[in-house]
Formats: sequence, C-alpha cells, structure tokens
Amino acid sequence: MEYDLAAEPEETAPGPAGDKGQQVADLTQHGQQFVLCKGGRGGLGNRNFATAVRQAPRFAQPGEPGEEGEFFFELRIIADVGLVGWPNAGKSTLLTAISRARPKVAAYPFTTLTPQVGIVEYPKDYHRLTVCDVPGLVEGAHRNVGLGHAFLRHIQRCKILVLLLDMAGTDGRAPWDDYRQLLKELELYDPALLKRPRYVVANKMDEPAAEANLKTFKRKFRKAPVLPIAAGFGEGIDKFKRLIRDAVAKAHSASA
Ligand SMILES: Nc1nc2c(ncn2[C@@H]2O[C@H](COP(=O)(O)OP(=O)(O)OP(=O)(O)O)[C@@H](O)[C@H]2O)c(=O)[nH]1
Ligand SMILES: [Mg+2]
Repeated sequence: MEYDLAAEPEETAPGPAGDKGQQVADLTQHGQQFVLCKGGRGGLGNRNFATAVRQAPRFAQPGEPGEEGEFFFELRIIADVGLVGWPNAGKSTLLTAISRARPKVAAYPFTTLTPQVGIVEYPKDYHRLTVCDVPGLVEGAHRNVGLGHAFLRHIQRCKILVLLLDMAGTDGRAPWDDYRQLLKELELYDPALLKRPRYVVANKMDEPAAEANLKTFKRKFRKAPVLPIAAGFGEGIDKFKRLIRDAVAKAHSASA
C-alpha cells in the first residue's frame, strides 16, 4: 500500500459514538427493549389511608421523581449491503439497475442526500437482499465534511461493503486515489469498518479511459479483486448480483 492507514488523522475523529458521550444501548433485534430512565416510585392516593373512622383523609403520599437525562437517539439503517463511493461514482445508478428503488441520478455531486434502500430480488428462488445507497463520501467525511456522518453511521449495520469507483475518472480524479481515500475515511470514522468484508466494483467501464485505468488499478492493488461493470448500461449487473449474494451468504456463515 502506498499510504499509511495508521497515520494520525488531522483532527480527532469523533468516532461512531460521536463526541456525544457513551453509547448506552443498541437495539438491533425486533422487539428488543431497554429502560433508559426508570420512573419514580408511585405515590399513594388518600383513599389508601381511609379507615372506618377517617373516611376522607386529608393527606396522601406523593410519588418520587423518575430518572432524567439527555440522550441522543440515532437511527441506523439495517441493510445487507452498503454501497459506498465518491459522489458521482454511480451508486444510485447501480441501485436503480439492481432493484426497483428509484433514487435520483444526476451528473452532479451529492445528488443523493439521504440513504436509500433497495431490495434486490433473485426470482429463481425468491431470495432477497437489501442494498443501501448512501450519499457520496469525500475527503474529511469522518469529520463531517460533505455529508459526513449523516450516512457513515448507516453502513455500520451492513454485512458487506461495496466500494464503487468511477473507473473512468470522469470528474478528473484518479480511481486509485478515490479508493485510498474511501478506505481512509472508513478507517478514520471507525476502524472496525475495515474488518467488514468489502468488494471493489469498477463502474463506467463503457468510457474510453476506463480500461487503461483498470489495468493501472489492478497493478497498484493486486490483492483487491475488482468487478468491472457499467451500471448505466446494465453491463455486469447479473455478475454483481451474484457477487453480493455469495458475499452476504459468506458473511452470514462466518458470523454464525
Ligand atoms: N458513462 C457512464 N456514466 C454513468 C454510469 N453509471 C452512472 N453514470 C453517470 O454518472 C453520474 C452520477 O450517477 P449517480 O448514480 O447519480 O451517482 P452517485 O454515486 O449516486 O452520486 P451522488 O448521489 O452524488 O453521490 C450520472 O450522470 C450517471 O448517468 C456508467 O456506467 N457509465
Ligand atoms: Mg446518488
């Protein structure tokens, strides 16, 4: 690798719990409950003190105040696959190609402003997977640059990550720089994200520059297998669907 993943971040990364304090509970199962603040002991109304000779007591026992606190609630989308990539890499185009989700697609960065979930269907055996398209990552996302945290927390629940690269470099950036930066942002946000199974997918392979870039990319990152696709033209989509299905199954059996 050409850069040091362990390098010190420029600023202290707030991390998954943010700078808001400690995580007190994590609800991941349907029906799971957690008592955040206990209510106070209840009081007794005056009828509890009524006797035959004192039928209307003028006193009662007040209740005690319950616990109080300030807490942040965070919603994290649960999906099997998290699609991460630089703005304009084609994440939403890919989600449109594999599912019936219709996120906005456009040739400007930050088209997607909120995470979108699509359901990928495998008609032969009715299998289904959920894929989450999150807004584009940029350098400094872990520090909340761009849309930063607004989405990084969502991919923490995904079983596998797909790093989608614009292999044609249409925005004038080199795909290998994008790749390094993505890994760096993930690591700076939460190092555990780098332990998640991840797959590299090269998009926009229909563009003239893509083939040569892919060769260079493979030379630079020999260990990262890459799936070439052209999401905008439906090319490589079946292979991609197979890839994520096998990868999620593998991640399942590894965690079982
Ligand atoms: N040539 C080519 N263009 C593509 C392909 N896939 C997507 N695009 C174009 O790339 C641009 C960005 O696509 P989006 O799907 O909106 O990209 P995104 O990654 O979701 O972008 P953000 O939501 O801004 O992060 C659009 O103009 C797409 O038409 C492809 O396979 N080939
Ligand atoms: Mg998008």
